[in-house]
Amino acid sequence: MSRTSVVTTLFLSALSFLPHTYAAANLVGNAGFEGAVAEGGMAEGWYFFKEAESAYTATIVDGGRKPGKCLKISGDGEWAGAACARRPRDRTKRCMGAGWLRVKGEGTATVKFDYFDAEGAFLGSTFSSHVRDARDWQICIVVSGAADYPAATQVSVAAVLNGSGTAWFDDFALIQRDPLANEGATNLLVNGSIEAGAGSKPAEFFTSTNDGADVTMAWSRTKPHSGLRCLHIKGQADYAVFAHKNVAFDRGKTYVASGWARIGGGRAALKIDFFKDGQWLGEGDPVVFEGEQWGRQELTVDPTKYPEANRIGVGVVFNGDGEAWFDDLMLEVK
Ligand SMILES: [Ca+2]
Repeated sequence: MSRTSVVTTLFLSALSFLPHTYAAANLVGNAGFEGAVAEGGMAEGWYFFKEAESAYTATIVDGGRKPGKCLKISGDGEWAGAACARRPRDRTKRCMGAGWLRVKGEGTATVKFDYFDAEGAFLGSTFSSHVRDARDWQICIVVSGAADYPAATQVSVAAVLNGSGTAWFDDFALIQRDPLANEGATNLLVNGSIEAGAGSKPAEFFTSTNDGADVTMAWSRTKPHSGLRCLHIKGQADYAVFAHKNVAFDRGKTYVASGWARIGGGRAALKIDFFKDGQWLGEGDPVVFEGEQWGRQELTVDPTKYPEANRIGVGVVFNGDGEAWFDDLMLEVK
């Protein structure tokens, strides 16, 4: 069995514990950089790009995530990267791109999607988390939502180095599979499905706790509500918060937040935070999750709570001793 097919099999078996069986082939060719190297030194099937005038190089080197080769991008400038061949975008399906990376120096490394229209024109990109100073290989995942570049008919996944340094990349995947789920066009939260991120951290979320809290808050692959991953809080805390980046708030509209959780001790709730420009004003009344099985809660945002608010954030909060899992957070205008 070739290394490429081993990688593909690992991705398929990673999906096989899901309640539904997805036929999900890896659409990236030469995904582990074990194939031929083209003239100029780039892996066959991959395209090297960089900021004009910058001093970056991209080479295929020994020292992959598993014994074998990987992609190395190194140099000084604003950005450089390498993209796989474009693939047709099936807009009825959830689209996930993944790669493994490590990085050193001042710069950050990430994985992105590039979008193209039917004529092949470049429309833009969406990014996963930007990873800095990672000595060990870690996975980096980007998800394409229904609202991202609706005119796109083709997509490619790319390795990116921003700024100065050296990054290594290996074992890419581009998978389109059912269902579209919470990357739906109406969800104002980017990565509400918790599928995108890097290492142990979901993208677009940040954490806060009381002083003295003894908790871990991380991405989890343990029985997610949807897809492959969810949020997990475990330990003891007066409060531990996983909050999504705040979004613009129009007081004339009705916003409904919702989410799923399962509880193994302690108390877990869904809440709204109110902001005026960059400043936190306070929080609304939370709604508490119940039960060891996945259960949904929702709350309607009260616009009279903080009349000067122009941004709101959705978060989940854990209090007490135990653990809780969260998934599929949504914020919609009704
Ligand atoms: Ca999920």
